[in-house]
Amino acid sequence: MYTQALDLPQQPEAAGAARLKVVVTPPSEAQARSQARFDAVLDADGKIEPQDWMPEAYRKTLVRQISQHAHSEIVGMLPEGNWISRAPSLKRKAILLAKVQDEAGHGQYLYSAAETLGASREDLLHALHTGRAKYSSIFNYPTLNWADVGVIGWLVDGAAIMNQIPLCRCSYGPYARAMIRICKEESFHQRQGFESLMLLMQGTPGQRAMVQDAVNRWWWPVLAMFGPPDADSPNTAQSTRWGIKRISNDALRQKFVDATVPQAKVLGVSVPDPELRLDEATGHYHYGPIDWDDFWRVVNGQGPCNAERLATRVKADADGAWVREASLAYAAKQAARQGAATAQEAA
Ligand code: FAQ
Repeated sequence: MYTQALDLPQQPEAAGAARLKVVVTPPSEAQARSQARFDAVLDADGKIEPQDWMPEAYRKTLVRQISQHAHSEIVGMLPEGNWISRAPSLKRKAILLAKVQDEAGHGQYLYSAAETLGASREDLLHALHTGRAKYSSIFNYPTLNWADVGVIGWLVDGAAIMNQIPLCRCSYGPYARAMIRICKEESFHQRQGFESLMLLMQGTPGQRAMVQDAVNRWWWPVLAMFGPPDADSPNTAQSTRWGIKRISNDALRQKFVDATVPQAKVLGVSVPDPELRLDEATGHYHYGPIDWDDFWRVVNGQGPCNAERLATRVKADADGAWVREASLAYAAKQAARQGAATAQEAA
């Protein structure tokens, strides 16, 4: 699949096949100079811009990550979108509408950033709709009660911020700049989630139980959201060298646990991990093992809501086809009119 098109492993030699010598074409002088310039920008912690020369593998890695991120934003609208028509008050409905619209906006910025790398938005969406592209595992879990919406804000957006703040310093300019605005909005998302849970926790025993149930279901998938353990993360080393990734999956996960456990205490909910304890020596919380088999099942399409999420996206794309056609027809008409006017002026 296209997301795995990088770092292809060496093909194993067929039994008995003659050993073939690998012939590596030496880089031209111009290429070597471009590479040296690129390396110098990274070493100086500078920014690579769309017009700059960049290695093909750097470009592909960015398209992979930015498009997966964009897909996550628009698929991420669906679990909470389910609750817009069932929000318990006008205020909560207005907040939720604004949040879900923000996620659509994040998708737009990110697809635009991917386009600056020469990727076509249509191709990226096609890869999503045909199940070839990855998006965050977390959005394949169901939202069963109203507290799930608060918990998504608190925990999922909280995890997203933890992962995305370092991306504001990513070496690729358009991605870094998009992330600055996205992080500001994610911060509002996290706060509205926490505030909504605070209110529920001051309510009836039934409301408090609803919050605890939601925390119990989301805690572990949220920890897995940061990606596989560093030892099993094939992309980390190269992405770190390229200044795309600043903090590893495990380090971010730890930062998230350390920041979130005290918040759970303020809320009055327990974290569903019998092994959770503060390690006085390190100052970090120790947490129990994550079910990585479950994570990979979900990433590979077998999560509770994968099929439903994809079907909803495909339907939305088909239902919106007429809008895209109308916009293109309008743009063509405007361009033709503009062309005719320019020709008349010139005559
Ligand atoms: N789900 O070697 P690594 C949000 C894949 S936005 C699915 O560690 P990398 C906002 C990974 O792609 C949430 N797949 O890879 C919101 C790779 O596959 P590939 C999304 C995952 O790239 C809130 C393979 O595993 N955020 O929540 C996951 O160095 C509420 C090996 O992994 C971003 O996308 C996963 N959780 O690190 C919206 C942030 N984790 O491509 C609505 C930008 C890993 O080799 C409501 N992305 N994989 O086939 C990143 O920071 C990185 O791409 C990581 C993965 C950290 C996600």
